[in-house]
Amino acid sequence: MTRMTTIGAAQLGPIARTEPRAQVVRRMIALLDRAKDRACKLVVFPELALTTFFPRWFMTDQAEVDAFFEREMPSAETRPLFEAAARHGIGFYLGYAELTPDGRRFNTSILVDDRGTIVGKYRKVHLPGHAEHEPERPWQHLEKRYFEVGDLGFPVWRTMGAVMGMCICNDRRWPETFRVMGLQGVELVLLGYNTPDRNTAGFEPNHLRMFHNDLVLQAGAYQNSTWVVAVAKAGVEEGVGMIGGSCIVQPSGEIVARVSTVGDELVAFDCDLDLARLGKETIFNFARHRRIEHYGAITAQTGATPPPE
Ligand code: ING
Repeated sequence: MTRMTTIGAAQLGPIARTEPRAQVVRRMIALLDRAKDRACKLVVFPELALTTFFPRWFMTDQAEVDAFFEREMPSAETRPLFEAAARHGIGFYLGYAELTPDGRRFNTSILVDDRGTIVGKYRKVHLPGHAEHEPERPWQHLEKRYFEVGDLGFPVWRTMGAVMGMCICNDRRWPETFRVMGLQGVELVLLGYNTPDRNTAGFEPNHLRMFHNDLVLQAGAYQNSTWVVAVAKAGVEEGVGMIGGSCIVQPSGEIVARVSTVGDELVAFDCDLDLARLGKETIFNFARHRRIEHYGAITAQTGATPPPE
């Protein structure tokens, strides 16, 4: 008996700076309704899915920054999303900016089960970009300014019939992210992203944005024998182009479903969770093949130390 479950990648197009959360929630509920038609059991929304990607602007007024954060989840604006999902019997991943009661700020995602209960929370560990204003850039990438490094590690949860983990955007570029979850037996990694389609730190051919997106998702899936569902906030948002490419990757590393637009779009795939078993029991049977006595440098040092000239 295979463990089949249909999963939806619910990509969002641009969100304007002034777009009310209630309007974004209505867009997400429309995608949930389509997910219901496709018999989805789980839907993944993007990173920071409730607002525009505000780290693209340098702001000094904390109240202005905090307007992009959620103080409670669900809130009056987001409760309709939870209610619609529970009505459909669909679980979901939601990325948002979290402002905790004790004043800490994280780039956060939650895992909500098919009854509308929050069963897991993750806080982004790998914060890309910079903390100070860099006016020479065409736009900013101030995640190091607006968020603290996540303090929850890379947990996994056994829920809705699978072992699921979460990460966020830049996390996908670091193999440690997938491996820590792989070492907990993850079968399904959910993630959202906001990835500008140009590198503001220096010239890089644009096609590499999609190449690197696929490369890291496929590697993460294959090397840890897990499904990966990766969902973009896409399109030209406040003048900044963001890649789409939302997709579902199977444990073999093959992309099995992909969006065709850079707008609001749902793609769904019938995932056989047991496809993760072959890799875990053979090629990537960690217990049989890993040699941790040789891996010490990975957690003993942060930067690289090349040999002396
Ligand atoms: N965005 C981008 C990402 O990691 C980035 C930032 C793009 C870093 C390309 C390096 C290269 O996809 C977020 N939000 O992390």
